Amino acid sequence: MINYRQDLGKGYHPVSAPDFLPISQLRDLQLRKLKAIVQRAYDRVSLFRQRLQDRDLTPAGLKSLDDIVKLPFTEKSDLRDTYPFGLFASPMQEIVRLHASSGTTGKPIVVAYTQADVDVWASVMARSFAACGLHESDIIQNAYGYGLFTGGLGAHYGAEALGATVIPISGGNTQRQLMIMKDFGVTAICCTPSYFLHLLEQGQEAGIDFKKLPLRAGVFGAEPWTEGMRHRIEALSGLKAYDLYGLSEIIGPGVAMECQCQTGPHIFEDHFYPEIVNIKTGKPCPDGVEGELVLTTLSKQAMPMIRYRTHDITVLAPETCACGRTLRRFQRISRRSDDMFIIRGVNVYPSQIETALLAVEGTLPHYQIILRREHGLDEVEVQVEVTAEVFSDTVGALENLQSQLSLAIERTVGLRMQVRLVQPRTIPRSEGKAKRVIDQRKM
Ligand code: DLL
Repeated sequence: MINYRQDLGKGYHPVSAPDFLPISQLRDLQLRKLKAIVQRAYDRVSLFRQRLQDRDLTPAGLKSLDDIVKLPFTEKSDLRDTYPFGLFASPMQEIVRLHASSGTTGKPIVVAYTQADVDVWASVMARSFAACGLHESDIIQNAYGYGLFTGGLGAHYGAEALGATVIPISGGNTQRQLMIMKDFGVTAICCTPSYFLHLLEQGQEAGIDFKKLPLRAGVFGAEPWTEGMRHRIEALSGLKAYDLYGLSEIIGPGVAMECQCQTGPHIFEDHFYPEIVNIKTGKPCPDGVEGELVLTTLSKQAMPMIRYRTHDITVLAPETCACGRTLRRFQRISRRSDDMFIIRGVNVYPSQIETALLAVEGTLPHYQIILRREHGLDEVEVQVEVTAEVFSDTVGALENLQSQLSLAIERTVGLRMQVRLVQPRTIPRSEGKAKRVIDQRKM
């Protein structure tokens, strides 16, 4: 494996220097920044100050990084309850940008940035691109949505900070995306993995062979996807698919990013302090044990987030990465604690179904899970697209595939589900985050 620190020509970009800070320096820096940000939140955010006072805590009580567990969690509901600006720690004249995330119910949550925050964001996104081997000569097609969603502008500023050429095409308008990708010699694309699949599919129809294009990297994120999906994407397109993670509350994209080893995203720990906690008890889990990712922003001025519960489930890798980065890594986030649905007493995550489906040949990576209530009983139907050749096969062959899929799901999930094979292009395509589960029980 290449040691990127020594091999300056291959993969190591100067913007990545903080990724390789010696551990002791990194921990010192984190503690210093943690103390400062907790003090800032205490001085400027009344909800946080009140919570500390209720627990007889003061920022001065924070002596080591381990003391972070004494601090209260912040929840998404805190952002909703203080809508729109109640958690801001900077006056409006210092805030240069607002973003918002729509969520599923009611009012959006609003997040704020000072100029310094925007600069940090650009730098972590530049480091994200550099981590997967991109540099000044790359032409990056940014198909994340521009607007209140953080994906578009986050990736845009990062690509510019790297010195790459960015094409701010935003999401949608697939035919134009394909034309530009081909004509402009695009070398990297940013979008959700599900939208990239759509681009691939449309490209194939238009006779574009992605493998013949200069496209070599996909910076994919904003939604859960599995290792099986990565393999499908890479095999179909010839590019390397990298996992980019982030969330609006913490900064947007650029909280963590995979390096060229592709073994899970490295957290930009000089700006975001990670913990893994037990989903039910909130107690810390040691490295290597699965739980909920909790993040503390160490730099954010406009809206510090202390111990923010992401609801994203993962595990921190106990071993260091072959790339030499000292930043900790987590396993790709394939599920959220609130994604889970319970069917006949069994907890099911969409990603388990994705893993099972993609392990079987003849399926296409497009599926949807429909939940229904029939005669008081919950039923699941998994609709999965199959290739045109398979679909025109004999009834016997289709039935065989159907039961193979049903069995694969049963083995992974522990529950038999009805599988329905559908023709290519039946399931709606998304331009942003894919909607995998349609819950008709609530309708
Ligand atoms: O999705 C920010 C982003 C934009 C990340 C572009 C990556 C690329 P939100 O809309 O606030 O922000 O949604 C955040 O999306 O808590 C995860 O559940 C999910 N998510 C984001 N990235 C990944 C990923 C953006 N790589 C929520 N893998 C997060 C799995 C992801 N889930």
